[in-house]
Amino acid sequence: MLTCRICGASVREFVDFGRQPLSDAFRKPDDTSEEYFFRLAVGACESCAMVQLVEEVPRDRMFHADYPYHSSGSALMREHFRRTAQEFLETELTGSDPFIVEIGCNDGVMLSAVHEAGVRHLGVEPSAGVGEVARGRGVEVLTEFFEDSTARAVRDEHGPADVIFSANTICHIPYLESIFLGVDALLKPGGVFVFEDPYWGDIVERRSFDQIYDEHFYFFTATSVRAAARSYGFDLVDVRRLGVHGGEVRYSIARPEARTPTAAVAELLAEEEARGLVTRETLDGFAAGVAGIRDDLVALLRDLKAQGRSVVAYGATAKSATVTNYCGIGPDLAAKICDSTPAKQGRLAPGSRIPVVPSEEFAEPYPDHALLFAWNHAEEIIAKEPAFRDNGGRWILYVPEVHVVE
Ligand code: DWN
Ligand code: SAH
Repeated sequence: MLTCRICGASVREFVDFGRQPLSDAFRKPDDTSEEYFFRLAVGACESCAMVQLVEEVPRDRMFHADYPYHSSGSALMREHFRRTAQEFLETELTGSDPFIVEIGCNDGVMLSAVHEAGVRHLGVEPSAGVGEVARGRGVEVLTEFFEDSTARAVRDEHGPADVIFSANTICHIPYLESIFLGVDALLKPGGVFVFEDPYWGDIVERRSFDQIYDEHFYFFTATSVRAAARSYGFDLVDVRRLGVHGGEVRYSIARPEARTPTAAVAELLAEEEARGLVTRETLDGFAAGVAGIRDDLVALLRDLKAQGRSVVAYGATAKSATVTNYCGIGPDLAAKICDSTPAKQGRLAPGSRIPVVPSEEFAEPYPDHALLFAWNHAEEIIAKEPAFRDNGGRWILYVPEVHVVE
């Protein structure tokens, strides 16, 4: 029986993507070592409603010195995190000598603005390479995994925090109890723990199955986050829906005696109940929808190939590992993936072995079609590549259904 990582009750599996590689393990072309695979499948807890992977990948295999994702690679995300920092500076960090800790600060995309404001901060970031980039921007970084023991060490050295923030990281951490124990040790009595992650409600609506890969262990809802927070002695006191990364929710967690939940919490809880986000019908419908997208996408790519049309992909996202390996898309159906991240260029995408090339090579020559793996950055990327369309090129998207942008 599968059991819930949060509450120990039984978990019902509803979608299985089969054997999958690590989504951010871009390989050197001459690397002959055996690639690591695991079974990527998702279930929902029948008691606390937490949606979760059924197999956990050891954390050091995913997050290490060569972790290739740099958060600052998108203008949209740079702006989003600059605003986030500004908001904290104006609301939560106004007392004397305030202190903010970020779990998973990556290249300092958020904390660099806090540093510039001269406010005390610390990023806890296990991936040494991206952490070094953050340090280069003046950000204080501790190269460790955040967990109970790390949080205590941080408190002993720096004192308690007014804010603990985390973006696109808490959903990466199976050991949530240790995170909450750490938050309890580190957070001031009236402080707030704020985190934002892809929202299960948006994943269901957009059928964005590519949000499911090794690093994304949990798929949160207000319902499941509140249940988890309460079981660890906290409460969910605010929620806010965000438009980034295909739809996220920012959750604010505090000690029950410290803050009163806003109306937004009750509203989102009621909406989730009405939508039935974890009912059998919804979950089985999601799985069926995903299989439909796979069939349609493969049929389109095969058809284009038969017509002699050229297809390349754009954005070597972690998400794309699930798309290519679940659908069986290799260099025969998408010749290369164009991406602006130096750490991914010259490498082969995990599993599919599609070569990753600098974005500049998109124009050498422009293909007939471009499969947009970074669909969450569609506006930014399509605006950046006007000549592709002017040359008759067409973008292919696959969520919420396979379509060619005319
Ligand atoms: O949760 C996570 C999110 C925050 O970031 C991590 N587990 C891993 C990563 O996921 P991802 O790789 O799916 O994230 P993105 O932001 O969708 O990746 C975009 C990719 O596209 C990057 O490799 C950069 C590239 N890109 C590009 O080549 N040109 C992006 C933009 C905006 C561009 O103009
Ligand atoms: N916050 C950034 C980075 C997201 S990528 C953004 O929103 O763009 C996820 C990050 O979480 C990686 O940089 C990874 O190294 C980090 N991470 C994974 N487990 C962690 C842990 N236990 N503590 C702190 N960071 C962690």
